[in-house]
Amino acid sequence: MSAFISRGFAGHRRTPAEMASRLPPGQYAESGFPVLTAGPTPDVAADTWRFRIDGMVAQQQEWTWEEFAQLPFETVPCDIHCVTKWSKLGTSFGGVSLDALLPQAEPLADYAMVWSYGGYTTNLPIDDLAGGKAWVVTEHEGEPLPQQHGGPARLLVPHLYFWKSAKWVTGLRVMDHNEPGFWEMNGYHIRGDPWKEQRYWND
Ligand SMILES: Nc1nc2c(c(=O)[nH]1)N[C@H]1C(S)=C(S)[C@@H](COP(=O)(O)O)O[C@H]1N2
Ligand SMILES: [Mo]
Repeated sequence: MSAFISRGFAGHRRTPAEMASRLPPGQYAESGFPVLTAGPTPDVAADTWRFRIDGMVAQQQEWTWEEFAQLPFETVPCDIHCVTKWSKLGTSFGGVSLDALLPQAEPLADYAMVWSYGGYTTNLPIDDLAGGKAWVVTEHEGEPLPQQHGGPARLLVPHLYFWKSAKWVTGLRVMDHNEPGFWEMNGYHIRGDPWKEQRYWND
């Protein structure tokens, strides 16, 4: 086996070309993990944390931390892209897929408003939450999710700009229309696909 192949096989080292191909337009690779929070950081204890799915659903659902811990846990290797232009390549989170949560509630409409402790909101079509694209995560790189990054639990939607990944997440309301959340009311794009550079209202 050549050195080139064995290095690729090890899977840990990536060539500059591979990394560059994973950077959406206008982004740069950041090796740290910046903290971006509008307003104060909520203090949410795991034993009072709840996650609820309500609105236009057949069965409203709510999970406690203990109940959540019984659900199938996945490790999610991913790249994340902030609209302020940093991307973090090759990181990972751990948590529960929305595919394990949404079917229990049986959504009856196509949009969702996600909300957080502290009042932050962000909107997504159900299509961007289902199908192995979104998780409620409680770990980052194998450790409990730090509070400043949304611990005890945050949404993770790595295929959209990172403002959609609501920190301190506590619920999701299913709605029959697409309504802007916090940043979407303040100039950010309604969907936020980094590969289409959907940063602001007119993009
Ligand atoms: N509840 C809440 N979630 C939030 C935010 C916030 O201010 N409050 N900021 C968003 C934005 S703009 C970004 S870029 C990411 C930043 O996550 P980080 O601080 O873990 O890097 O969280 C998103 N989720
Ligand atoms: Mo952001």
